[in-house]
Amino acid sequence: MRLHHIPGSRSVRVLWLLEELGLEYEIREWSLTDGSLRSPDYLAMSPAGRIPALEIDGRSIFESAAIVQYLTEREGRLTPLPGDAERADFWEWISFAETQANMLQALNIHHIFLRPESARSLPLMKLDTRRLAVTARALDNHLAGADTLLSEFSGADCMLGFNIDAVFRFLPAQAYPNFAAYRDRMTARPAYLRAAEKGGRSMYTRDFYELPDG
Ligand SMILES: N[C@@H](CCC(=O)N[C@@H](CS)C(=O)NCC(=O)O)C(=O)O
Repeated sequence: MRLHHIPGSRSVRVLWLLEELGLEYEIREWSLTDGSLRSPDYLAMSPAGRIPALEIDGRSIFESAAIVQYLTEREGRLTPLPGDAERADFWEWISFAETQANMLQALNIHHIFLRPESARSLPLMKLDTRRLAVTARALDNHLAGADTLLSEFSGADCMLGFNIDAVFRFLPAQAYPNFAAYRDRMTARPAYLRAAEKGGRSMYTRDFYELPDG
């Protein structure tokens, strides 16, 4: 099994899940900026040229949500199986994680990658911060009195693995106490810590990124 990975990217979802499942795998690391994700070799594994892809069972799978669903069903663990009342909730939260990740990606581009800084759009940064806040409020409400997204830890929590490192770089953690406590619980899990150790450094150099006009 080989995971195609970039530190701090959505592949951390799969890396964390592989550790939770105790599977053997190797990592191949790529770069966001050297053009290699558009090479024919990589596009053959992930046709949109996106990270992650997972080589497994004689094929490659792209899209982190598909990988999480495939792996958890293959192992018969960390997922509600057919007939389980929480199966729709599992799919909902997996997709919700990606909805939230799209705003985080937009904010990462504006705050970190886009140069020169004059190329940034303050209205778009504000819009995505407001849209991100709606998703953080939804998670904060959902996690009131709950330790995990479903009734027990599952692959849906791993889908938030990219988000929980990013979200409080752009929103104040104290405004979302249930979600922040969840982030602290998840990032203390031994499998998360092993994944963080193997997965390399996060791209963030600051704890918090203010909007340019404060
Ligand atoms: N929906 C996809 C999104 C994957 C994605 O956008 N990955 C980013 C890294 S977090 C990427 O590969 N970006 C490279 C690019 O856009 O060229 C998934 O969940 O796998």
